[in-house]
Amino acid sequence: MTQDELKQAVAAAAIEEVKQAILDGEIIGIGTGSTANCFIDLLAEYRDDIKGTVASSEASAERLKKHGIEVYDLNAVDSIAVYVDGADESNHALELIKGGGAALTREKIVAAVAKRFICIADESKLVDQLGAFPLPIEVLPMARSHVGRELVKLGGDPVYREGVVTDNGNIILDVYNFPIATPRKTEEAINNIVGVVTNGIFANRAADVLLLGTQNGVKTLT
Ligand code: ABF
Repeated sequence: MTQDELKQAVAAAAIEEVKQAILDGEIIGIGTGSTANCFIDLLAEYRDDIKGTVASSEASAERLKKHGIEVYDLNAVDSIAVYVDGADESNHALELIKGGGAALTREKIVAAVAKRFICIADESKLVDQLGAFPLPIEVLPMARSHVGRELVKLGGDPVYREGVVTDNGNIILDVYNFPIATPRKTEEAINNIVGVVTNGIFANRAADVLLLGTQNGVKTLT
């Protein structure tokens, strides 16, 4: 199977996981990225059944709307039953690195609200230790140099992601050479740097389920 076929397979498995919530009239949280896009496209089949969604990016919102699926502002909904999104890396505790697509802040907010977070990924994303993928940090533009210096003090090598402005009007620093041995602590330490909006470690709110596309079928990790 190609990587795209693995993404299709996990997206289809995620549809099975959310079917009941759709039929129960629940709101579904929708992630960002190519794996999430596969999920969105399969969700189109349920456009007449689904009450609505909350999207973690403008790009996903637009894709959902093109399929005729209702997209609500997060402040207009009371709860989100389940959130389905991809990741850049997951360890075996289902702690994640996210934000390669620059949507990490809205992703973290939707994940925080959702009762259940289902991560969908192909097997290349599963790692023993987070940090081979450069860690994305969303930063207020005026704090870019300050945050960069503080990240160097933490041992990383931050690089400004040229030409990228997030949906929230901020910039992204990607931290290279930064193995993450204690994800929760590192997540908190980076959150404490003034000027950081969000960092891409999802450890304090990890995924509840990882649907992993492998050559031997979709594996469910919890
Ligand atoms: C989002 O999309 C991210 O947080 C992550 O950066 C990315 C994964 O993209 P893909 O599914 O295209 O690999 O979920």
